[in-house]
Amino acid sequence: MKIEVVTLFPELITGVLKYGVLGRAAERGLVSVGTCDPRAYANDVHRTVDDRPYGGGPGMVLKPGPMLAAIRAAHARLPEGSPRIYLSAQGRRLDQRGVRELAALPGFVLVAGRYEGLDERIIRLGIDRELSVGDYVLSGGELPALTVIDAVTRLLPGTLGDERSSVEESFDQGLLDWPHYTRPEVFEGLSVPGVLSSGNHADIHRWRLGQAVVRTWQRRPDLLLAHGVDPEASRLLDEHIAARERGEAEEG
Ligand code: 4H3
Repeated sequence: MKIEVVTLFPELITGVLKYGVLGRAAERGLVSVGTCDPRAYANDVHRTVDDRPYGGGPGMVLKPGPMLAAIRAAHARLPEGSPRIYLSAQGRRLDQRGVRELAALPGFVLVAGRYEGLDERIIRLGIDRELSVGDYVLSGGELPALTVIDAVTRLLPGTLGDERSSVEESFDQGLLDWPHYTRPEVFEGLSVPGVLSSGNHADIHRWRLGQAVVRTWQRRPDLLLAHGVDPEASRLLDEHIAARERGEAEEG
């Protein structure tokens, strides 16, 4: 997977990529992340990349020339079929399905804006898709770009120590995660649920799936509607609802 990030602050990207799962994936050559600074393509002595907005108002807008040159240079380093993606609140909202689609590509360019954003002609001439990481506004596209890189990289084969860890995650089935526990068995009066120490893997799987589907139903019912529920999870949810109606349900 080859990724290029167009950014005025390349060190924001490279700094984060040294650590943890991302750092290891880069070291092992599973992903390569390059950066391209539009300032390198500015042609005046001040290396100007922004200018005042036509129509007036506060803030500055990124000029077409340097930004487009940087996007084209970054794109030229990537394999055929690598889209140019602009991170913005106007984009399609990213979800785990979108992450899987990106992980199947040979590569992509991520364009991080700053200030009031890009001159619209950069988007017309140099962007294939706009992508949003959520319905809120940030001061730059670098954190969304890193979010995309992190979510995609952990799906690449060989990235996670345990190959199952990304597939087995409940989110992959459209469910929120189940609760996790480690030692000690009792902490400040709170015990680890007994089933997790039972050694019965079928019971453990059922308990986790039940926790995941009940939590999703309680906290994010929209996910259940959008994704559907598999028959086993659906039965576990029905059992929980029936128990609740009998007054037997646990907290949560
Ligand atoms: C992405 C980018 C929110 C998101 C962003 C998101 C700064 C885009 C600048 C940058 C423009 C002005 N905010 N929700 N901000 O994914 O280039 O907004």
